[in-house]
Amino acid sequence: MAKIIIDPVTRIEGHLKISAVTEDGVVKEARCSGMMFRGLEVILRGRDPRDAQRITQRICGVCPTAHATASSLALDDAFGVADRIPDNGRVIRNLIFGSNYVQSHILHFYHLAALDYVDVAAASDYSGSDPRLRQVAAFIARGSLAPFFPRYEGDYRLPKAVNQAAVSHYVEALDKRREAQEMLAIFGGKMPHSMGIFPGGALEKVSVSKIAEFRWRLERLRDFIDNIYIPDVLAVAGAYPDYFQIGQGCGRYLAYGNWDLDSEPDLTKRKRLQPHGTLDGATLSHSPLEPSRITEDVQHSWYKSRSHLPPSDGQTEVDPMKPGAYSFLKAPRYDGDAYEVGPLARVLVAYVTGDSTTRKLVDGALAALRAGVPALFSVLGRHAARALECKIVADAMADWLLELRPGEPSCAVYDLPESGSGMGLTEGPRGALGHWIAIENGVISNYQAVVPTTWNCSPRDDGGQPGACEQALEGTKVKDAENPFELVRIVRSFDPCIACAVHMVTPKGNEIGRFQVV
Ligand code: NFE
Ligand code: MG
Repeated sequence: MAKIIIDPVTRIEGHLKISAVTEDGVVKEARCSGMMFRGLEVILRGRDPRDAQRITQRICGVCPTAHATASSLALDDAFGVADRIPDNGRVIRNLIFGSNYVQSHILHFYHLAALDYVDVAAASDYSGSDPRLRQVAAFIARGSLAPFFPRYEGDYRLPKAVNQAAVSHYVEALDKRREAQEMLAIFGGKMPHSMGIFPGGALEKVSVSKIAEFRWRLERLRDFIDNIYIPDVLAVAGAYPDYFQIGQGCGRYLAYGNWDLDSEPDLTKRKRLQPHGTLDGATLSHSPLEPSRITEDVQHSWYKSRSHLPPSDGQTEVDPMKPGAYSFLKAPRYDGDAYEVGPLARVLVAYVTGDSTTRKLVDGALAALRAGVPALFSVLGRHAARALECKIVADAMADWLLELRPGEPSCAVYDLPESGSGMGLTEGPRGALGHWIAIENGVISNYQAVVPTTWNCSPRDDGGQPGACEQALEGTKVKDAENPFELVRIVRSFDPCIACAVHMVTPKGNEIGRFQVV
């Protein structure tokens, strides 16, 4: 028996610790620990409900738009305005959020995950004419090697020319992300923490010049996704085909659905580009989402509040010395089971429910890789799904843009209620995201968020069932315990954001200053 501890896992967002007990080099038991505590939800108590759109965005600088959307959907519901969102408002929400998705997926592949497969050292002796590679070679020559080194060594397989092209794309992707953020700001005002998505619709007016500004940037991004991002993911997949067999996980997938196409008030009936539901990977059987089946366990989390509560009644009381606990993440469960969320879950649910665009793209990618659907349940399946989804969303944005109507309203007018409750279900780039709000006496009485990485990187639940990422790590063969590249490749394929995942409530008179996590 040996123990591998990776703390923190770098090139993700937030502070994640991985512990893996191995026997003969195979992971027998894995634990994911969120090692950071935050206190976002409690700040909302007693406030004007409209503050939720602003404050919940501070859960994360990477996906604030996801939280703006989830909180606005919850507030639409609580304010009774969900069926009156003007088309302009609905479309602007999709465009702002879509810009964030595209940026986030490019960020994940190039700047967070690619260096697990792409050898940046291939650029060190570059003397050709690509200005980006010359920049990287000059950077390496200065001898200050972060963020590229240190790294786990021993498994860089791409030919030198492919490595060099990917390093050039790494630099180009920085520009593309900037352009995506600029695109977001056209209707969102700024990034991060945009003001554009708001209960009732969106706050920006539509104009022809804004549509043109958006379109120009979107076309450049679509070109990058089609001709650089997807081919690079396929190139990595071609060189590391064993990663179609590694990191499967719990084999159950959950999606809430995203991209509103109408203003049906019940989110489970609302028409959306990406459908909701659960999927059993073994049988490919799909079931529609029933939000009442969502609960959060805390037996192995540093909380002393009640376990197995639905989010609408969720509580969070911190207990950092709790015996048997090992994470600040709760353990969300659906029907008591662990589920994986994220691009793979969304793409699989769309695929099995017959979405023709998704089917065509997925079947095309699988044919190019000479792989079948089961190969998707893997490290490379997650990367491929993310890249294909990036294209699906970017292409849809080009159509949505043409639905905007200059001169027509973007936001409904409404009165604030004295009391009420609301649920906002959407999809962050990293997976299913829900916000639940209760309002009493005109102010927020309770607010709960259940976040994508809380699903994926959860600790064990009350029944001892590991979370999705823990299950993906267990059973993995580690070739070299000093360089456990298999494990970080699995973790990064989920694109974790622990900042989001540990958004939890701080109890009144909070104890953060006294925490000593051991
Ligand atoms: Ni902090 Fe987020 C997304 C949300 S993730 S990045 O996507 O919600 O756990
Ligand atoms: Mg929560």
